[in-house]
Amino acid sequence: MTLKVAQMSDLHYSAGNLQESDRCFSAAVTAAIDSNVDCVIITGDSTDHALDAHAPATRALATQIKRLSDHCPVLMLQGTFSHEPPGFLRLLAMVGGRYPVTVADRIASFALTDRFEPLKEGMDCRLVLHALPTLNKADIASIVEGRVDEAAVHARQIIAGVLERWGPVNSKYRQQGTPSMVLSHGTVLNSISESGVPMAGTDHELGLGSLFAAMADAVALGHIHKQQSWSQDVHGFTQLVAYAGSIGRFHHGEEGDKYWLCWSFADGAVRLGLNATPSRKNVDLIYDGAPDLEDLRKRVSECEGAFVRLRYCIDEESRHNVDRAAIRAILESAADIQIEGKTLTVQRQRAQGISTQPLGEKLATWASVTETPGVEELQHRLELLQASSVDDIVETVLKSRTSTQPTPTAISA
Ligand SMILES: [Mn+2]
Repeated sequence: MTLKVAQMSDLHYSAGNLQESDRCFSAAVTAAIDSNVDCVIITGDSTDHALDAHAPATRALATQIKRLSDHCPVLMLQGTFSHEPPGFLRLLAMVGGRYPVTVADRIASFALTDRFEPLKEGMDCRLVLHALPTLNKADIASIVEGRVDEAAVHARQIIAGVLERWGPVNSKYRQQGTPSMVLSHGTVLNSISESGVPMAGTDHELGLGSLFAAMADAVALGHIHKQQSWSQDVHGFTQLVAYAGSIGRFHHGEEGDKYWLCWSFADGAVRLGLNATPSRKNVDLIYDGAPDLEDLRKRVSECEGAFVRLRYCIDEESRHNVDRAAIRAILESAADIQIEGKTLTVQRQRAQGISTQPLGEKLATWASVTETPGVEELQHRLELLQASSVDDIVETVLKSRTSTQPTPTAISA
């Protein structure tokens, strides 16, 4: 029989995200219930920051958790502390419905029965889960008696050690036909962020090698907002590691669709199903110079209902040419318009007023700013270019070469 586990992650409920979080999460909750999943795991960052108990976002989140827990057991993993303050999940767990909401805020192992229970030796269950929530680096520093700045290194060692110890447990359950999962919230080295940036660096706590070493069928991750996955077949079965990605699109520049994941376990094999959420549409418009209103009018249908970010880069003197009100009027069917203008003030301050001068004076201003010598000769040549045709200039120069007049010397800038 197939066991289905829904994974949702990085919900980031807050006043500002409420529409996006709730549209996407409630759609995912409905779809997961319709798919008749056996349990749900939420891999961290259910909130964007500390929320008041009476905030509309707290109520909206609690409402959806209640819907899920009326359908099946729910396990919530502690996310990043700055997003999801310690203790918040314990409060949220109180909304549990027909099934309990279990919180994983410590390193711990669970067994799925008709609920998530602490795993005990020899326990019979449908699925084994090991939770590796966000670790408090101050705790780690105190354990290892090291300094806080060494905690990142120790965290990586501790995590690798913990994952390795889960290996024999998972292998034993695998022999009995029981699948296993690891849940974590953190950064996998060289994973890709939602804006397409590889997460390189030494302070990332998770390595694919140590995740696979846990010998679990599946590793369900939260923290990185872009959905991505990896697989390995070296132990005679397929192991999958995946980030669900954030439930919605919370920032401009986020690429690709947003999903909730459906993990299926049957006959010793794992499969991963991606289910897109109704995340908002983003459109990025970039203009080099003043925004082109004609072009904007052509793109109105593309921007309808979308979150539009319009960026332009303009000289200080032309700044008044940007009509923000006109832009907003043209894009009135967009869900939101964010106008980001960059004014090139640095160059202008160094050559203030240059655009209002005649060309010869501009040249002099430029020469003085850039400390270019021989400006009078350059101005003379500029006058020649402005007054005469190229042929006439060449003729004059050639004539002067044959005469006794000294020729203009080359200017070395
Ligand atoms: Mn997050």
